[in-house]
Amino acid sequence: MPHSRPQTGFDIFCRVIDNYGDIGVCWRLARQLAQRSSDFRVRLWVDDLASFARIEPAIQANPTTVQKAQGVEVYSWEQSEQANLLPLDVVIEAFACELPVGYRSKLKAEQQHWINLEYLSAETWVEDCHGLPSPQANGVAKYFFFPGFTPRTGGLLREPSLLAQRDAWRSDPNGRTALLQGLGVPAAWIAGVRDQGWQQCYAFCYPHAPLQSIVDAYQAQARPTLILAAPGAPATRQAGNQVVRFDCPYVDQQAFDRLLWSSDLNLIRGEDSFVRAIWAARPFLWHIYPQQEQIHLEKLHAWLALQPCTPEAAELMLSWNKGEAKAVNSRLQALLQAPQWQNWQASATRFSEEQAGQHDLVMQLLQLVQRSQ
Ligand code: TRH
Repeated sequence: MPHSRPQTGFDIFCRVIDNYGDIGVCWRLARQLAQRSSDFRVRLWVDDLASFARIEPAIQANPTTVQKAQGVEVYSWEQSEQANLLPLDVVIEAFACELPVGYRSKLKAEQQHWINLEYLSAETWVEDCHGLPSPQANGVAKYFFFPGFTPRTGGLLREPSLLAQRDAWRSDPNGRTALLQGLGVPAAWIAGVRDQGWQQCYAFCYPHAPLQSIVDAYQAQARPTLILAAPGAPATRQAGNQVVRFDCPYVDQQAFDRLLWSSDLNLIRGEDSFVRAIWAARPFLWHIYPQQEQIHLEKLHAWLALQPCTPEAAELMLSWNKGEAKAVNSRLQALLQAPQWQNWQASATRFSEEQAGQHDLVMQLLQLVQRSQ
C-alpha cells in the first residue's frame, strides 16, 4: 500500500489596505507555497476579491463557493468566520492584518505556527527583529517574519526557477512581440522596439510621480521611446515625435513580470513590483509608497545604502521621489548616455545576482516554521 504523508496546511490572511501590493505579495506567496510541494495545502483568505480579480483573471469578485486557482484555495474573508472551520498548521497574518476573532480563538500553541509577515524594508533594525516570537493573549506565540536583503532577514519572494525562466523568455524575441500584441500596442510601435532599436520604458508609478519629466528626457534622445503606462500612471503631454505612449490594461502577474523583463527602464512602486524589478535586472526607478512624516524617504535611503547603483542613479531616484521634475529630466538625460547607462545596467545585474544568491522567502519561512516546532 502506498504510504501517504500528512499534508502541511497554510492559511494566509490578506486585507487589501489600498492598491495591489498586499494581495500581490500574498498571491505570489500562496502560489509559491502550493508549487513548492504537493504535500502542502494552501488557503488564501482575502477581504477584497475585486482588487484581486484585477491582477488575476482566474479570480471572481463575487464567487458563490471556494475558488481554486493554481493549486491555491481562495476564500473571501467572511468565510473564515464559519464556526466549524479548523485552522491549518501554519497561519500567516500578512502585514499585521489582524486575524478574524473567531478564527484566532481556535489557534492552539501545540498545533499552529502563527507568523506575521511584515512589509519589506532595508533598514538595519529589521535584522534584529526578524524571527522573534511575541507571546499573545491566547497563549500562542506570533513570530515576526521580516523580508529583506541581507542573510539575517527573511529574504525576498523568488520562484526557484524564476531567473532561468526570465532568460529563456528574453532569448526569444517573439515572446515580447506576442506580449505587446496581446496588450493591443500598435504594430508600428512593436516594429519600432523589435526592429528599429527603440527604447522601452514601463511606467508603474503613483499618480503624483513627475512622469512628464521622464517623457521630456526621452524626447531629447536620438532614439525613439515607447512608454508603456500602467493603470494609475499620471497623464503626460505629447511633447514631440520621439516618444509614444501606450496605456496598458491590468495584466496578470506573469505578464507583469514579462513587461519588466522586456523594458530597458522600469518605473515601479510599492514593494512587490520593486522586488520584481530587481529580478528583471534592468535599471529601475523605485517610486516608494508615500508615508507620513517622510518615513518612506528613510526607507529609500536605507535601500540606496546597500545596493550598488551609481551615485548618479541614486540621486535620480531621490529626485524622482521628491517630485523634482527638472532634476529628474536632466539627471535621466545624463544617465541615458554611455558609459553611465552601461554602468547602471551593470549595477542592476550585479544586485539581482547577489540577491538571487540568498535563500528565497518561502524557503526561509519553512525554516522558521521548522525552528519554532
Ligand atoms: O499597488 P502598490 O502601490 O501597493 C502598495 C505597496 O505594496 C505598499 O508597500 C503598501 O504599503 C501599499 O500598497 C498598501 O504596489 P506594489 O507593491 O508594487 O504592488 C502592485 C502589484 O500589482 C504587484 O504584485 C504587481 C501587480 N500588478 C499586476 O499583476 N498587473 C498589473 O497590470 C499591475 C499594474 C500590477
